[in-house]
Amino acid sequence: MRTGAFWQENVVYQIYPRSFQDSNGDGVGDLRGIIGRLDYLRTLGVGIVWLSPVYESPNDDNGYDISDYEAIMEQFGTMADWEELLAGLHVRGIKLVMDLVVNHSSDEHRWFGESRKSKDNPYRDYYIWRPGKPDGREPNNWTSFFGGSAWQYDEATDEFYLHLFSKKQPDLNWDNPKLRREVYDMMKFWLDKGIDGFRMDVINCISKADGLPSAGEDRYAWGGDFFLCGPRLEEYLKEMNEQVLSRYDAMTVGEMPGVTPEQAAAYTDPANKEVNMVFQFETMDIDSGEGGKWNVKPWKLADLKAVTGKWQNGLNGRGWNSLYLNNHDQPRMVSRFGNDTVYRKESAKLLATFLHTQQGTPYIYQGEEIGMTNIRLPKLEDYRDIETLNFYRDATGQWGWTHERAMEAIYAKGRDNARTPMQWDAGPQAGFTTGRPWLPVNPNYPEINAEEALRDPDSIFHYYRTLIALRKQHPILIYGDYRILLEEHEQIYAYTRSWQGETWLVLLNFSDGAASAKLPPELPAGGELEPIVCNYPDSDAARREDVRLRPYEALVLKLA
Ligand code: TEU
Repeated sequence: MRTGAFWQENVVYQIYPRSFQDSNGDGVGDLRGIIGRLDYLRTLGVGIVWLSPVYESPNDDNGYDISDYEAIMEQFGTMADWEELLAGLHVRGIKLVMDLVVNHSSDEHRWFGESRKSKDNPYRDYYIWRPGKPDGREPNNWTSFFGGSAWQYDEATDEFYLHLFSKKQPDLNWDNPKLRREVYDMMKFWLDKGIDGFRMDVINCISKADGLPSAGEDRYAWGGDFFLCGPRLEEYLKEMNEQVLSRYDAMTVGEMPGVTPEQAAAYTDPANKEVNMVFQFETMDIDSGEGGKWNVKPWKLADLKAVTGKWQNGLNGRGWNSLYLNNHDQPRMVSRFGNDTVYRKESAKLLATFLHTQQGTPYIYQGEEIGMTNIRLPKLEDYRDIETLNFYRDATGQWGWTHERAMEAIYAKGRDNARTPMQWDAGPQAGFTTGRPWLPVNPNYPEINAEEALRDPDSIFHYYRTLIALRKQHPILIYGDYRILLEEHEQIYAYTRSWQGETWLVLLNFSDGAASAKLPPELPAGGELEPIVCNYPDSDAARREDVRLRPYEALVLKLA
């Protein structure tokens, strides 16, 4: 649905502050480090920055466990630094979207400190407490996203509290209007400071099914049916919109594990006044076998075409898509969906072309624009991510996996793949820090770094600049209808975008071999195919009778 809003007509750049740029040599990225890199973002051409959490946190989950929603974590800097960052972005015409993490807080938040004191404490019902079963078992059999039970026993009041993530991330009780009021007041605190919106962390988990029923009879089981897109989710989103967001020119993107296109069409329909767009996970699941992401399976182009088509067609004219293959929770896309060896540059540009020629808002995750890759850290002890460490414990423990099998899964899907420090130059620690980085820098930084990318006119970085500029110049890329071609082709992903009588053709060879095809007859007849952009220096313009693409060749053509 075209609204002409800034969040439709700009590209978003996600900064994971811990790994972006350190300014004081403590090995952890910080706000002043980001301030020093604002011209890099302006050069890239992005219009919005999504800043992952910078609030006070014990960092059990790297800031997604917040102990004070209205204070800046000391290691990241001060509120004055944050104000300077906001001003620095705005003066460059870049908007700032903050992370809203309100499905849960940290267990070190003062609310939780009060809540756990007694059953009649005024803050008790800010969280979800239940007595255990008579046999001492947890109130239900749900597992956490991070493994193990989703319940933690607290001796002081002889009850369990719910935590869908780590036990240091107790779930907030959204059924409590007082809690909701606290959240809305906090949102206004940041909006009144001048931010331009929120990315809403697992926002579709905030409404749990009445009675918190167990999932089947097993001792532990995934309870997603009882807390993903729950019964009062839309009620709460509408209330949040009415109470807060509708009073500001603010963008919202809701992270929604398990959301379907049908649900997302409703949540992002402007008439429903809920959220502007969502992050869906179906694309992220095409290389997950039975039992979830750690059971890695080779992904198929047919599945990518099917999922992308579901979302492009499912939201067209109704809602709005977020377009991403990378973020701080996902492995690096050039390693996962491209080719991070022989064809790293070509495949990184191909994936960028795929993301920036669909209908929706493209999201660039820090380092994606220079083709940063996954990493194989030498030892398990080198890993930091709680999800990874819990997985290794469960896999090599109760699941009986070998160390090698567990490590291969971590190399493929671990979140630390995305969290190695941003590679700025070929100097010590890739210019990220003068100290010891909190997570090792990828050893390929001498070849893969921003300084080299800025210097090389044929770099992935400059290709992203071209794509971002193209979207600004041509609304067909933002709003045009998507229509797949050559659906059965096993190497080529082809689709058209049509808008106000114009048609563009996107041809993507997702393979490391040459690929050819005949353009289907349903293409508009006549006229030449005018090359718009290609990831090879010499775009060998396709001819109607046959298309020949080089390995990982991306070609966008205008049907004149
Ligand atoms: O992620 C929610 C979420 O679904 C993740 O658990 C993700 O699916 C998984 O890690 C993929 O491997 C959000 C944040 O993006 C994540 O960083 C936090 O750990 C999580 O919520 C809890 O706040």
